[in-house]
Amino acid sequence: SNNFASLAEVKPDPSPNILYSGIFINNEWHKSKSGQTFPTINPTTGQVITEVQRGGKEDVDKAVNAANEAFRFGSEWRTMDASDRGRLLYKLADLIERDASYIASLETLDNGKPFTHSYPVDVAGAIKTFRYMAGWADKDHGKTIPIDGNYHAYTRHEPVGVCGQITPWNFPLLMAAWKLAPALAMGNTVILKPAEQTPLTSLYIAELSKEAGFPAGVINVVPGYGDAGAAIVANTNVDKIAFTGSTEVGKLIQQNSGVGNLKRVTLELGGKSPNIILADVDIEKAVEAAHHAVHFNQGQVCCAGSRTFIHEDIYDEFVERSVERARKRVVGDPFHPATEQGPQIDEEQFNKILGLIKEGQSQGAKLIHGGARHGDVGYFVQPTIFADVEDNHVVAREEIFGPVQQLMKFKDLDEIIKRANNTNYGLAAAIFSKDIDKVNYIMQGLKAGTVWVNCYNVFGAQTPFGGYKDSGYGRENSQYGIRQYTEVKTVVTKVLQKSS
Ligand code: TXE
Repeated sequence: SNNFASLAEVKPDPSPNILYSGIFINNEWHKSKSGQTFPTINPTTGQVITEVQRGGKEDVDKAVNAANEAFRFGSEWRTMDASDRGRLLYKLADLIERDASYIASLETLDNGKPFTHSYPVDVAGAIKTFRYMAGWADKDHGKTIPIDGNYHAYTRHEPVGVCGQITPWNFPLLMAAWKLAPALAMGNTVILKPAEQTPLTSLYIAELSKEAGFPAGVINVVPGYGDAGAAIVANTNVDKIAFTGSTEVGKLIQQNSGVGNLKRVTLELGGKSPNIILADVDIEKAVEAAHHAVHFNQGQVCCAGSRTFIHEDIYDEFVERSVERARKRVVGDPFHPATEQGPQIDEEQFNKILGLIKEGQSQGAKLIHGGARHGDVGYFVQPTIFADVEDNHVVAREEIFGPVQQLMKFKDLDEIIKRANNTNYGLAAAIFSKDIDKVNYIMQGLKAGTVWVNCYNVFGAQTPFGGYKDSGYGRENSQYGIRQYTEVKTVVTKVLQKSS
C-alpha cells in the first residue's frame, strides 16, 4: 500500500520502548492472579528485555469468561454488521501500518530475526493478512438448497464461538495475524496465548485492537507458558483451538481438546520438507534458492527445506557451491542492514541444534561447513552444511529448526518420490527443474500441503497453508482458512407449496 514505507525509508530502533507487558482481558491491562511474572529475553545478548505478567489457569478462565460474554446472543459483537467487522479489521491493519517500523523493531528485539525480515516479511505480511480477511467478513455466505418436499432450505455460516489460539515464537506477529484475522472476520471471539519467548508484539497488537474499536472481550491476550496454553485447551467454554508449534504438543492438544467438550482443532506443526533439485537447473540459482529455503529465519521455519535432494549428475558441483554460499552468509546483529542471520530464539533451541549436529556427525553424515557456535554472546549458530546425508541419519529425520542444510543425492524420479515421502511430516516440498513433465510427475506423488516449483517459502494471504500427516491438519489463510472458523447451520422451513 502507499502508506507502507519501503525498507530503505525506515530506520529500525534497536531499543524500542516496551509499552505493554500485562494480560489483556476485556480491553484492559491486568496483572496475573498469581502475582508471577516471567522474563522475555533478547536472544542477541541473552539479557532480559522485561518482565511480563505470567498468565495461569485463573487468568485464562477470566479471559474465557470475557470472550464468552462478548459472544453472548445479542451482544454488541453479535449484532454488528459483518461489513463493520471488516472495517474494524481494516482499521487494525492501518494501525499496524502506522506503527510498522516500531513493531518490526520490537519483533527483532524479542525474536532476534533481522529487521530486514521483520519489517518486509512479518509486519507487511500481518497487514496483508488482516486486510485480506477484512474483505471476507461480509462475503462468506451460505447457500439456498433445493431440498425434496415442500420445504425451503438454506445454510448460514455462523462463527464457531470462543477460539483459543496458541502461537509459536518463530513468526510471533505473523502467526498471531494468521489466527486472529480469520477468527475475527467470521465473528468469533478470541483468547490468544503467544509463545513465552516472544510475547511483546502480540501484546502491542492487543492495545491496537482496542484503539481500532473492537468491543471489550472480543480479543484477549494472555501471555504465559505451556500451562496457560493447557488451561485454554482444558476450558470447556472454549469452542475451538488453533495451534502452531511442535508436533509433540500438537498431539497433546488434540487429545486434551476432546476431554471436556469436543473442541474443533486445527494444528500447524513441524516439518522435514524435501527440496528436490533435478539435473537441468541453473545451478547458481538453485543453490541460492536452496540456501535460503533452509536458512531463512535462522532455520526456524516449519516448512524449511531441510532435506535438499540433488540429482547425482550435479551433486558434486552443487555441494561445492553450497559451501561457497554459506561462507558468505552474514551472521550477526539483527538490527544491522547487512545481516542475513540473527541468533536462534533461546538457549534451549541453541543446545538442541548443536546436539543434533553432533549426532549427525557421529552417525557419519559429513560436516562440510560450520557446525558450531558463532561468536561468544547470544544464541548464534554458524550456517551449517552436511553432505552425504543418508535417509536414516537423525539430521535427515528430525526437525532441527536451525541453520543446518542436509545435502542428499538421488538418481531417478520414482526413487525421489518415495524418499521425499519417507517422513512422518508432510508440510511442504519443492521441485526445481525446467522439465514440466518431470515436475508434474513428482508434484502429484508428494504428500505435502504445499509444493513450490522453482521457488521456495512463497506465502500469500490468498493461498492455503497447512500439512499432511504429522504436520497437522486444517489450513490457514485463504478461503479454506476461514472455513475453520465457521459452523454451518442448515435451516429448513415448511412452505405451503413448492415452486421451482
Ligand atoms: O514448541 P512448543 P517449542 C518445533 C521446532 C522446535 C520444537 C520445540 O522443532 O524446535 O517445536 O519448540 C505452547 N498445551 N516448532 O518447545 O512447546 C507454548 O507455550 C498448550 C515448530 O517452543 O510446541 C507455545 O505458545 N500449549 C513450530 C506453543 O505451545 C502449550 C514453531 C509452541 O511451543 C503446551 C515452534 C501445552 N501442553 C516450534 N506446551 C512450527 N510449526 O512452526 C507448550 N505450549
